Amino acid sequence: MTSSAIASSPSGKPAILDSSTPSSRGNVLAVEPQQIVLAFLLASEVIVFSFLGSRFFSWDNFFEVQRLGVELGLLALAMTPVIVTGGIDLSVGSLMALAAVLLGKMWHDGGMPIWTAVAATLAIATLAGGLNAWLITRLRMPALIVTLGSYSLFRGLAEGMTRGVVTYTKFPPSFIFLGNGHVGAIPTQVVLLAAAAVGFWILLHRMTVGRALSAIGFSPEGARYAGVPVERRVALAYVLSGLCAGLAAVVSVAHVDQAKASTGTGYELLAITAVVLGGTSIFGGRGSIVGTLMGLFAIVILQDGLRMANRPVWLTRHLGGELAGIATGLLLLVSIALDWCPSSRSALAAEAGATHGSDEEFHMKNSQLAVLCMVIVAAALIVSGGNFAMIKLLQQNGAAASPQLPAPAKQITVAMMPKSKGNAYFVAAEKGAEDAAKELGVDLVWDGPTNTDPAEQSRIVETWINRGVDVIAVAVENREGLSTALRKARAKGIKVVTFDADSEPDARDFFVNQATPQGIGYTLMDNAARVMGGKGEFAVITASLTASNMNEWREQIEKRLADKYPDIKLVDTRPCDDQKDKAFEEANTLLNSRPNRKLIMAICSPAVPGAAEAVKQSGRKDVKVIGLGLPNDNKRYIHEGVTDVIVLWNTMDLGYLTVLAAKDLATGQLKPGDTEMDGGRLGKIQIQGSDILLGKPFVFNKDNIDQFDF
Ligand code: RAM
Repeated sequence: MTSSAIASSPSGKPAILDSSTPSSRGNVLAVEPQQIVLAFLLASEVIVFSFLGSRFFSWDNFFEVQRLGVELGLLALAMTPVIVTGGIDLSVGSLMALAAVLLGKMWHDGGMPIWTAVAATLAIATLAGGLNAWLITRLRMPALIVTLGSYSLFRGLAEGMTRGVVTYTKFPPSFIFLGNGHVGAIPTQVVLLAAAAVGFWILLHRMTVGRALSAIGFSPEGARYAGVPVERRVALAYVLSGLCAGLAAVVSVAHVDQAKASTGTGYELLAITAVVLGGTSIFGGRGSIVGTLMGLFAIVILQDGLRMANRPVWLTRHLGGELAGIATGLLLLVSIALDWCPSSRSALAAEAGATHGSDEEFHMKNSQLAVLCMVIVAAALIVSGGNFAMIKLLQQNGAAASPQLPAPAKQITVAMMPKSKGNAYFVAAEKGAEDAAKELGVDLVWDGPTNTDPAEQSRIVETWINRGVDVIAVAVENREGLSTALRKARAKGIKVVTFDADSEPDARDFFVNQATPQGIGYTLMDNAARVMGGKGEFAVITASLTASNMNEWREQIEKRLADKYPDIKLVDTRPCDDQKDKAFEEANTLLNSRPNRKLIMAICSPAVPGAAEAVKQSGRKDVKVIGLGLPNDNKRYIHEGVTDVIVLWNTMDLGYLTVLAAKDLATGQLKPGDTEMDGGRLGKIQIQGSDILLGKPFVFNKDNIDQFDF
């Protein structure tokens, strides 16, 4: 801090601390170069996505974008003063997880009234922020190191308390209103975000505290010299950050009706991105709440717009979620480069009183800005214009090719979501779904979380509701949580089909069931008994203790066990999050903890090769694996004799049949009460109640497995 920056103002206070000085007033409306670029960028996003998605430019989506931004927005708002002081808070996403789990635990396990649990959660989150503050200000440890530590600590505690798999759900409706209700037309949580934005704006731009935070970021020693209570001000920023992370957790739980240790994963980086994108200097000393809000919406509109985009299909189908990440990363790099460039740094120096040479540098900055803005707008117009022209051309060609035919019926859009896009089981289902889409002329949108993430499933469904797709087809990760979003879709006239794993019955029209739970459970148990010679101990590895399909199968496994196999004992059931590496670890623990175990039964597909690898590496010949797995993942282990058999259905057919059912439902060909449907290449398909049955489970063994390729 230069001495001129802390010189006395007419009011007698050091200028930097006096909110009435022109300099500080200027800060309120100061438009940083990044914010001008950002304004153009936001406008361009709106232009492009209005062309790419027919329902993007609508009131419903306007509010939806805001709703989607609330959790991240609360974190970003609180992160702004932290970064202004030259600090960083990497722990906010993990603190969201800890707060969400604590809320669920206190309410569900502790029997606390929900609003008391909310108050206690906010208090604990504030204390957690206080812990960061204490370590940073009292022990004088670097914020990066402290919050990197609490990042692991908070997430670790959340995972420890839930063993990484318990999900709290079915929260009371009065609480759910906070995340799903409306005040007038405005989503409830948006009111909270607006209040927080006003609060932080006043704090940062209208109070002496705000000026003090900037002074600290610019030079802590200088600020101390100017009489700023540096430790107290820095502590305040981290405490508020903790409180906002708690609030974001509460809103998130109310939004998706579930509290889980994975809540808020990656949010800390997105929050930092929003802040830096908005023109707050990553080096401290300068920041703006308006800029943060602009940065926030640049990210959220990008995510929402890519999901709402109708065309090009390849973009939404294959790159929908990932492209948002890539584009956000590019935006961030550009904004940091702007922050780093000499003209921008000299602006900071000019603000601090060093006027020498600033004219020339501002001139340069203006010309750079003008070029950047023009490039952004030109790119937006080219993208949207190109898309518009392409659609027109396609329409004309279509009309020219079949002049005698009546106008084609509106193409049906089926939006289909796996539990996770990375799971080979769903990769195979997508292939089948694409076959059906081609055969039927259906527009298929395929999107979902990269790894299982129930909250992300809810968010995607909400975007699809706004996009106005005809049918939503989902493999449900968390039954209760997703049912809330699916009911909303039905209320808006969208047809809903579930496949692989069902929602609550009133949240969908039909469930495409791969096989009956009894068929799956009994086949698995009978094979286990055969491999074990009718006696001994075995363990089950499942995806999660809340996965509805696997819970039904487990019930049937246990029923068959109780009815038929008195000498066999199920000694353990372990969750693996539907991930191979976790299944590998669980299998290792099972092998070491109970040497008498004869068999591991893995009932989610990635767990079968995971468990087989653990058994193989252990060298144990007395333990065998069976489970629900894909032939291609397990051929090797079956031939090596580690895995005895696998049980499954044709997952490609499951995807195929789901799109068929979705289309028939949309056209009215499939109605409640039907007992069979035409399954295309699969022949006649039976319907029991609202369950469309794919068939019976199939047993793959060393003699037949090589005939299959999926
Ligand atoms: C998992 C999936 C799915 C289940 C299969 C067997 O990969 O989560 O729900 O049906 O395994």
